[in-house]
Amino acid sequence: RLPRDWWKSAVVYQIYPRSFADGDGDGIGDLRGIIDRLDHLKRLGVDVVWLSPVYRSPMDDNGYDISDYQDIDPLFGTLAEMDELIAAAHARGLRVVMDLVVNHTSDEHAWFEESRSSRSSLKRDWYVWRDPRPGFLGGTPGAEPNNWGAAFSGSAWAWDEATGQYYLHLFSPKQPDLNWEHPEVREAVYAMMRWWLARGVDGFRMDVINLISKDQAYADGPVPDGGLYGDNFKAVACGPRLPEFLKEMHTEVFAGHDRPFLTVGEMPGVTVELAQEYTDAANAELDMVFQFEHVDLDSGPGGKWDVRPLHLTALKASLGRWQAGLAQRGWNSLYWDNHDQPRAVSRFGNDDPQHRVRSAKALATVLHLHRGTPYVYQGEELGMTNYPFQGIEDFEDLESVNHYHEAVAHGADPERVLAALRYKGRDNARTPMQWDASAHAGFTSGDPWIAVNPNYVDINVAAQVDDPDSVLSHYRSLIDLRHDEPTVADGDFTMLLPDDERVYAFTRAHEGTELLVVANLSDDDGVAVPVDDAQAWSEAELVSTNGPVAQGDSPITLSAWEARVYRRS
Ligand code: TEU
Repeated sequence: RLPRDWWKSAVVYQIYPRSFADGDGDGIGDLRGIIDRLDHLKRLGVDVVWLSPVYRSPMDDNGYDISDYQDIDPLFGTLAEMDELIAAAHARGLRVVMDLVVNHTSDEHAWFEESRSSRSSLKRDWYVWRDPRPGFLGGTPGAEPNNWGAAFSGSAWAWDEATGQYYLHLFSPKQPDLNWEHPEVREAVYAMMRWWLARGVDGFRMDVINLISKDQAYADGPVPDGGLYGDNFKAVACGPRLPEFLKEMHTEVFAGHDRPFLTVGEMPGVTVELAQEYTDAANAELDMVFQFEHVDLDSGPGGKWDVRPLHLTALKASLGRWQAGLAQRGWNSLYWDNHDQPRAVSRFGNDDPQHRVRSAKALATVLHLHRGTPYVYQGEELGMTNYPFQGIEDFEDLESVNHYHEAVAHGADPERVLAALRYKGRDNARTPMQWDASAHAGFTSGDPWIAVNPNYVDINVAAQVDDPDSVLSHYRSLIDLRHDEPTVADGDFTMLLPDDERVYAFTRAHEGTELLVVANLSDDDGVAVPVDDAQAWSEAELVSTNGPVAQGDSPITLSAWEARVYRRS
């Protein structure tokens, strides 16, 4: 029987179903495509598959707007195929984690349709309805209940003419926020979760779960310099009842089962102190959270699109603080990218052909040797890169498209807006998975819904699967290392050389075994790694390398984007 914290030695693979593999030739990835490709995951050696949403949805936000939690969208397949997928995954020893999007539903969900049908609807309070600001005529500028902006541009309030009130949507107007203060909402969500667990699902990745307990005052937020709307972050993130709701969910859904589950809460803006509470096993809330600090380091005060250079020292300080903060209580999840972030190698590495392979491998080494559960986002294991977007017409994502129009309408330079979108736009992560060098990268026999990255001819699974020096093979060996070497899963973490601008170095220690991880995250060759005890370390066993190594070189010297893991006991 697996221990309760089995996920400490596990690796999770994230699938964005729309872009993974298309089984029926309509140009959109689907469940059949995933079933057909499960052996890729088996070969890679991951333990868990997390599926981004496949529920019935109008697809305003590619499935993060759900209109029926207990059905599969016809674009992706059927419930019978979902059962088949779960069985096929389990047959290969893979667990299946679904995305749980319960901060909001689609505006086309039956709950919302009933809620908006009249002010006296029995489900009226399942969502957040408010009157216009006193003295204002509803639906006119400034009449919104408060000044909050939505994540996908515009106000966070949408006017409902028929019932004369506004509803809250922290994301798009097609994603109305559920009112978690209402016990019936919580019970309905828990019942739905139990239904999926009974179908064989092994856990949930919980979308923006730290936004479900809002400050009930719904007061105006501070407007940042040059901003259009008030910031709602303090009023909605990590709110007062969040621990209570998470504990209740745990009791109502997961407690008392004899099966090994995994729960991970997506929590933009969470602090390490709060993450400690949410992930402390003694609190019975969540197994781990996704924090955002390291993916916000290249943002300025103007937010996500205010792009700033990324400094390695800041990255190490941030990830190092999370390692230290969750050392005794709680647990980290580890990720470089996902479906909302640019490609890891294009952001933290160097996607120039000269450095791409080595930098992708070095980044993987660093991440997978941290203490925590690593997440691999589809294509990351190939070193897939950002897409060469040109104009705004190349973008599909509502976040990018809305932001462009809003910013340009308010006087921003279109070229500058586009430069930020090219670097950070979510579509970078959403171009199709690159399977082979055939048409459309083997993703579909039809017309892909979004363009395939032209570099698929060189960067694809078929080209890497039998190449021992490929990015893919390197991921495979790092995943094996986590399974085989207890120090990777359980060891203490100590950051070294915090002020070094080029080298990421740390040790892991567990029951008399020590690992030293050194990585040169720069384009420079001949970079010395001035760790204590370099002579002894350079003679230790090398358990992972990225590049040819002259054993016993002291001081340890690394070429561009070279990474090594030494082991001694
Ligand atoms: O993302 C929430 C989130 O905080 C951001 O990553 C957000 O998507 C955006 O990039 C802010 O700039 C989750 C999902 O991962 C995302 O795909 C959804 O669009 C969003 O929630 C709404 O469900």
